Amino acid sequence: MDFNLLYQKKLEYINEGLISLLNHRNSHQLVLDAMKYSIQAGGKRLRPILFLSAFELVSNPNDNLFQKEIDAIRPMACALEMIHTYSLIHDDLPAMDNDDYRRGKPTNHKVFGEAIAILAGDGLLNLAYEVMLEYLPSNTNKLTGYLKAMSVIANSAGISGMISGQSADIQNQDGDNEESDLTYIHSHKTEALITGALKAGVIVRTEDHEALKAISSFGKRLGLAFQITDDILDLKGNLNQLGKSPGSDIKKGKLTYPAIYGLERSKKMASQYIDEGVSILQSFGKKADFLIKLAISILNRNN
Ligand code: GRG
Repeated sequence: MDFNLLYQKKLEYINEGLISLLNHRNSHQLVLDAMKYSIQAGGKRLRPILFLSAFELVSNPNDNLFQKEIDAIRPMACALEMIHTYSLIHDDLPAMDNDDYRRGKPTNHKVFGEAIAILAGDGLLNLAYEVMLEYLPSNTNKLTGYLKAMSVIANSAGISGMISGQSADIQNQDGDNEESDLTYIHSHKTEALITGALKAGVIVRTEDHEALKAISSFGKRLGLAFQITDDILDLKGNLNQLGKSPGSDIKKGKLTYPAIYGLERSKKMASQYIDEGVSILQSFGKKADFLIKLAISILNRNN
């Protein structure tokens, strides 16, 4: 199947999962509406798709039970999207980036006010762990892998990963542009959850060290290339395509790749990371086709 069609199919599968997980919650309507607003505003669903694709890499898609296995881990894929969406809601708050648009719509706090936006983020972060725990595998052989995957996700989203990246980003605004700070910020803020999603997709199925090593190295490169293209889009993109206001990094004095290395060198770095990532995946043979195409598509993304 054509890559774009396959990506769209996976995205719709995640969206269905998210809608059903958010429905029928016994919650206060206002905070639930705010959570649904940001989840349903769009988004590429990159992290859940990476998670499922990494799982496919170490599975046998021709097995009769394969779809059932995918269905069993869909809540974990959706949990990754909930964590990511919470981080965007909080990142957009006046106390952080103070942004007006996200995913082509007014940001959560613009619609619901700051207090409810904070709670909507908290609600999504908590719901991520609720749904993962609600769908624990009943087969005890699968339990260890599932819990290890949860641990990888918690680690990459928490103070060993994304939260520390955000903290460093805030500390560095309008500061001296140090290359080492840039590396720290982006490897934690963006790359950690991307690599976490990929690693979780592998470890939920197998503890194979080689596979885990390969997917981690791939994730590192994909995550950094993704961040470089994000920085470039912030310079060159427009609100319609991006779904958020461009130019905000410069306004806020943020450390970005183009600010440190210049545009051309940044583009080269992104493409080198993707080349390296693609060659790491070759060891998985044909099963890596989708992830390889996804990695290459990152270089040409416009949102
Ligand atoms: C608030 C703890 C906390 C963390 C926030 C995610 C994040 C950390 C900040 C967002 C700011 C930003 C532009 C980060 C760079 C890369 C990034 C994560 C972009 C947004 O992710 P996409 O492009 O968004 O996958 P969609 O909307 O497609 O899901």
